[in-house]
Amino acid sequence: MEQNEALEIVKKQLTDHRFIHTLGVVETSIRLANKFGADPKKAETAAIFHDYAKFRPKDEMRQIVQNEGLPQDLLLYGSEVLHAPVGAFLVKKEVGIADPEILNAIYYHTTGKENMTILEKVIFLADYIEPNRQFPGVDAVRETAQQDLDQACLMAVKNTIGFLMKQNQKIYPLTFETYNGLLQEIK
Ligand code: DGI
Ligand code: FE
Ligand code: FE
Ligand code: FE
Repeated sequence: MEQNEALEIVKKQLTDHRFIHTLGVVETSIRLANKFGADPKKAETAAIFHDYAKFRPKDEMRQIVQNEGLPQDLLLYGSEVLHAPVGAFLVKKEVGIADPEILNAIYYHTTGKENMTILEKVIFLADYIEPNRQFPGVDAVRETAQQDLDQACLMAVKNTIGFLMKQNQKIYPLTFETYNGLLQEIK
């Protein structure tokens, strides 16, 4: 699929703001893929579709989790954790993308996981540091991303855990596993 065709498909699923974010993730993930050794073409496709399900009704996302064999514990956490695994399912079903490396990068883009592939780390990090993002601490993560993919992912997940704790939001176990796994990989 051509980039233009893919972008047209995803634009229909997103708000203008989220589409601009997606373009930032595309640009950033291609750059990170080239730098750290992931396939830039796969990074591009995963980035284009990473937030495909972001605006699906929550009921539809819960139904998909229940009926399509996704982990049932997804239903016990904030609804934000749904759009990544549900997105991977819908991108396969509705768009026809079948590459498991791309689908996994979409699946894990919000929480991460233990022992992520380089492509998964690239999408996880690009989602956090793309140029339109303005979280507290994001500039330090951008700096670190110029040298060290694992350290930058660790900073991103630490910031996310801190943010969720301040808001009294539940933290999905994979998010903690990302943190623990990166510490293990780094030492
Ligand atoms: O979809 P984006 O906004 O581009 O970014 P994202 O897919 O990383 O989603 C970010 C949102 O997900 C943000 O509101 C924090 C939330 N989130 C990330 N990890 C967890 C989480 N929410 C809960 N409840 N638990 C998590 O572990
Ligand atoms: Fe997302
Ligand atoms: Fe993220
Ligand atoms: Fe995103």
